[in-house]
Formats: sequence, C-alpha cells, structure tokens
Amino acid sequence: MASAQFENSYSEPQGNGGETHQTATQQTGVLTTQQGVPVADDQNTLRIGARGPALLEDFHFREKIFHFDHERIPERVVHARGYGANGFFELTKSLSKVTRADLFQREGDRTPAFVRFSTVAGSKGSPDLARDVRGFAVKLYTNEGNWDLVGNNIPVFFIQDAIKFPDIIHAVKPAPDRDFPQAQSAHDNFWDFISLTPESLHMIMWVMSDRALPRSFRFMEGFGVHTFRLINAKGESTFVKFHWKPKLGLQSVMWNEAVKINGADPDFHRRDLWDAIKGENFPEWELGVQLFDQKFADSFEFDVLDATKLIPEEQVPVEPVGRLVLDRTVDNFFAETEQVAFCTQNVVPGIDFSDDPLLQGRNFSYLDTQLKRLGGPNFTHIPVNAPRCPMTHFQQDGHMAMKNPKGRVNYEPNSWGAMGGPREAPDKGFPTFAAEVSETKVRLRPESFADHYSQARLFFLSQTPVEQKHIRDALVFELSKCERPDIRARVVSHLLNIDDSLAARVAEGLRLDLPEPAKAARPTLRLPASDPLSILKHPTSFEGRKLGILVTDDANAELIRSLIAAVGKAGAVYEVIAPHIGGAILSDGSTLPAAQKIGGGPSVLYDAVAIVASDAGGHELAKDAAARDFASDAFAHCKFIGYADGALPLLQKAGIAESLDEGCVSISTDADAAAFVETCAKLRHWVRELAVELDA
Ligand code: HDD
Repeated sequence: MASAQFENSYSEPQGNGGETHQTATQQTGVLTTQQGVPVADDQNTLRIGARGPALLEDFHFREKIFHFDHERIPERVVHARGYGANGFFELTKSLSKVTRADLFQREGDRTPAFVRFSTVAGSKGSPDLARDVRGFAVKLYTNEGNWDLVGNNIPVFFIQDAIKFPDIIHAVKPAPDRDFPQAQSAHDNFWDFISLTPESLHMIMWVMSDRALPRSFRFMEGFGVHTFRLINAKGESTFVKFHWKPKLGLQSVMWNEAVKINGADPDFHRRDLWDAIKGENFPEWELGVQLFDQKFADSFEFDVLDATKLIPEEQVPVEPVGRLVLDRTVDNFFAETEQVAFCTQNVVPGIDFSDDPLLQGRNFSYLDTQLKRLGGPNFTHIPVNAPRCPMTHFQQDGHMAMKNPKGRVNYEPNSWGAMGGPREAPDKGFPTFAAEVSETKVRLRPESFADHYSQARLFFLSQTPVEQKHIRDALVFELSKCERPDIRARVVSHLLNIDDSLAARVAEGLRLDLPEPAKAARPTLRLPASDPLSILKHPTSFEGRKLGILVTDDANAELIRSLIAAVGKAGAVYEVIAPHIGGAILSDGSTLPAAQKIGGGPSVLYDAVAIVASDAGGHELAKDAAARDFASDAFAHCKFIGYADGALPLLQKAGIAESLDEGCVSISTDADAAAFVETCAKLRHWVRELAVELDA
C-alpha cells in the first residue's frame, strides 16, 4: 500500500488531454511568450529602422519560430493516419467467474475509454478511403491500470511471426527509391511479398473484400485478433478472443465509390466520426468474447496461437458482455490522438498473454516505438496516456518528467516505514499465468501453423455473390497494377488452392494462362460457410446513415419536408445539395439552406439520394456535369434513388432513365417519401450490380 506522502506527491492525471495551463494574462486575453511575458507587437520583428536588418535580440521572434520548427513529432511507422475519440466501456454481463480483471466484475460499472481508428499503410495526410486494414485501438483506464486492446477491423493478420512485420510493412509502403505509391497495396512490392508468403492469403481475402473499405468507423467491427488469457481469482485460465460489434450494423462502400470519396472528401471517415459525436449520435459497439478452454484448443482444426486463423462463431459463440460508447470528441488533436500511445503489453490483473508469436513480438515493438515517437520514457505523464488510478513507483527523471515524487526515498526495499513509498502487493498485483513450458530452444514454425488456405476458402465461400464479385474485382484491379506478370501468376497459383472459380475468373480478368497451383503444405479443408464473415448477411438499417437531397429552386417544398421528417424518424441525417450554396427558394417561397453546392456534394458522400427538382430546375440540372455524375454515380453504386418528376430530364441525360429499377423510387406524395426512406434501410440495391454483370 502506498504511503500518504507518495499518493499525494503525484498530480492527479487529467483525463482530458486538451486542458492547457492558462496564465493570468492569458485569461485576460493578452498574448504572452512561453515565459508569460506580455507581447506588445506580434506582427513585426525587431529591426534597425523599418527597412533594416532583423535583430537577434528579438526573443519573442526567436522563441516563436523555434517552437514552430519543432511542432511535429515522427508519425507512426504504421497506422500514421488516425482519428480518436473519448468514451466509456460499460459492463453488461459480469465475467467474474473467468477473470479477476476489475473492469469485468460489476455489471453497470463504467470504465473511461479512448479509441483511435486508423489506416495502416498511408502516411498521416493520406486519404481515408484507401483499401486497407483499419486499426481499432482501445485504451481502457481501469481502476487497476490501463488495458490497451490494440486491434484491427479484421480478425486475422498477414503473418504468423512478428519477425516478419518489418518486411510486410516495407513491402506495402511506398518503394524506397521512388517513395510511391502512397496508401496503396496495388503494386509489385506488396504482391511480390504476398505471393511468397502464403500464410498471408487468408488476410488477403479480407483485404480484397469490402471490409477494407468501411463506410465509416461507426459501421465496422473490431477484433483483438490474438488469443488472450483471462485469469480468475483462483488463478485458473480461460482463453479468450475479443470482438467489437457495431450497434448500427456493418457497412462498406464500393471500390469505385472509395476512389471518388478520396477526391471529394479525403477526411470522410474522420468527419463522419466528428459529426456523429457532435450530433450526439454516439457511436456504439458491443464487446463480445469467445471463451474456450485448453480442450477446445486441442481439438480445434487450427492452432489458437496462429494469428492468421479465426475461430468461427458457429464453433465458439460470441457472448456479449458490455458496450463501448464514444461520446466526446478530442479537445486537441495533437494532445490526444497524436500523442496517445497504445501498447499491447498494457494488460491488467486478470488478463494475460498467450504464446502467440505475433503477440509476443508486438509486446516489444509498441513500447519501443513510443520512445522514438514521443521523445522519452515519460510518455505516461501525458494526460491521454496516464492511468486514472493511482500510479506510484520509483521510476524517475528523464525528459519532460511531469510527475515527480517528493521526499528522500527512491528505491526499495527500504526501511523508512510509512515514509518509504509504495510496496509490492502479492495479492493484488499482476499475476502471470503459471503455464508449464518445457521445450528445446529453436527457430521453428510449428506444424500446426502450416495450413494457409482452408480459412481463406472459408472466408470466400461465406460471402454473398455480390461480395465475391467485389473480391474478384479487387484482385484483378490490384494485380493489374503489378508490372511483373510472374507476380500476377504467382498470386493466381495460390488462389487455385482457395477456390477454382475465383482463380479462373481472376486469371481471365488478367488475361493470364492458368498457372499450376502453388505447392501447399496442407490440403485445403472444405469447411462449412460462416455467415458472420459476410457483411451483407448482417441485418441493415438506415439509422445513422445520410440522405443527400439534391434540390433546385421551385422544388416541391412539402415533399422535401416529408423527406426530412422521414429521415429524422429513421434516426438518420440528411444534407441538402443545391445549385447555390446560399440555398434554394422552394415552391412555397421559403429558402432551404444548402450544405453543399452541386459538385461539392457528389452522391458518393451519401448512403442514398433524393432528387427533388422543379420542371425548369430539372432541365438546368441536366446541363450540369456534376449533377449528371451525382445521378449516374448513385445508380452505378447501387444506391436507392428517390426522384420527383422534375428530375427526369436529369436522369435522362445521366443515361439512367431507361434502366430505372426497383431501387429508383418515384416520389410525389408524403407517403412516397416515407416509403422511400423505409426502403433505404436495405442500404443498397445490390441486384443492380449483379444484373449489370450478368448482362455483360
Ligand atoms: Fe501494430 C501500431 C494493430 C501487428 C508494431 N498496430 C498499431 C496500431 C494498431 C495496430 C491499431 C495503431 C495504434 C494507434 O492508434 O496508435 N498491429 C495491430 C494488429 C496487429 C499488429 C491488430 C496484429 C494482430 N504491429 C504488429 C506487429 C508489430 C506491430 C507484429 C511489430 C512487431 N504497430 C506496431 C508499431 C506501432 C503499431 C510499430 C506503430 C505506432 C505504434 O505502434 O504506436 O509498434
């Protein structure tokens, strides 16, 4: 137990990293230097005469430029582009039988949380809609220390051993000689590495699927990936895999749409998260656990320590135990999102590691990288990284030490009694599971990790036909960007071990003769399909989605108001797009404010669109290229399109009037508007895409 002196000698960590120290002069609005000295002139450097040379004496100028020169810290070597938010985790089902972790004991207990979502390959300024894995890193400030669950939106990983991490990342990142392509996997180096690393094929199926193009962070799952251990009060261990399931369901965008979103709004995902929280539509995920014992692990077809494998939910169900809610944006991006330091090694009593070689390696990498990125060993003093429970130890000094204990004693054991500071706590302290290990020291991949294709096949065959088409299209697109035909062929040789028709159609798309199948260490198992692996087999809803309403002057005011009311009823939001940002003057003379001018609000930014134009307005829209793209893209992306009659000239010119299908809904009455928004709950009219392919 810590002595009173030690407990009081650390300043209380602030949960909110955005709070800044304000001097008395700042509070009165006076600009000061970093030393608090009031500044008289912030427009001109000190110089000799108005046109003369500058003086070194100008301490305000020197301090200002010095500080500016050092504003940047190294971006993360992976996951550089990310966006964070604050929230809480609430326990809904106690896990006290299987873990002593404090946050999993009492139902209803809330634990503060900070979450950072990210892409992996792109640099800090890259666009949000790259085809990529998304990071889903959660920091939980528990009463017994910080627990970081540093996961992704894909439940498996490319490699089995952490020693290969620098290679996969070098291969996917821009080539070292030319420094391109940025935020893309569609290039020789990446596919060269993949084609020589068959263990990556399962993850590749996920990355080529729409999972790698989430509609927003709010509509994607998160996974802890590895098998972890839970340890209960008796010291017994249960294996666990962690899942985050989005409350509003899963949703992704199409590749053609993603490419256009990147141009129209490279901040699409971060803006979505910001807007949702500011609009009090707090994003929410359910935490689910797959619990299993050694007996299951021994009988499972694959090794539970192999991070390239998942455990199908049909074999071990995901039990919901809590919810994660993000209800507060950051106050300062740098202070919180940029400086947050996640470490897989941050676990709390009751949660322990497994021997997964990827996880074991990660436990070194994260701590190490923070030293480089944040400049010293005291990054836990930064508010977003500081535990919110007492932190008492004898680690001291170093760059920027902000929490400095008082008193004489900085070692233990000591004989200073109550003045002697904190002591170990065998009963409360972190218990490492006493796993028995007796093996020879080797550099060897276990036999049980050797099957690289069965789960890749499982994933592919669990998808709907539309999703399978997207995977095929993605592979053809990516491999068509590879300059070397031998790399294309080597990838197809692996696809032959996954699914013959997939391989054949990708080869056809590449105009490539089918190669021999790659040599497989294990025959591919015919596993039963697992529905949860598909996005489109999940229930859908329009809640939390966005309708784009394209309007013109003299458009039917009543119809627009009905649409807006229906959108509100569905728990969705809308944005008005008009020929002028100043808004449209509707049929009843009222002005409807616009959020976007046509062109600034292309249909790729919306989940569904409605076009409500007057007769004259429809003819004007038909002459506008951006308006024509608005309609034709919405159609091509299988979106639901509601249209008033006045919009027909636009649909005509956009080339879709002849092809209108059930996903294109004519709306002229209040009831039509409500019915249209109800239809939008299906999110996309996918048969349109397959019909186009079958026609072809
Ligand atoms: Fe990692 C960052 C997720 C394997 C080394 N990783 C990072 C982040 C996420 C993941 C979400 C961003 C954290 C943030 O928002 O700050 N990484 C994963 C997952 C993996 C994985 C789910 C496999 C299951 N990572 C992995 C390996 C290594 C690393 C095998 C190294 C051996 N990862 C890092 C890193 C990063 C990182 C270099 C860069 C910035 C950081 O840690 O803080 O240490």
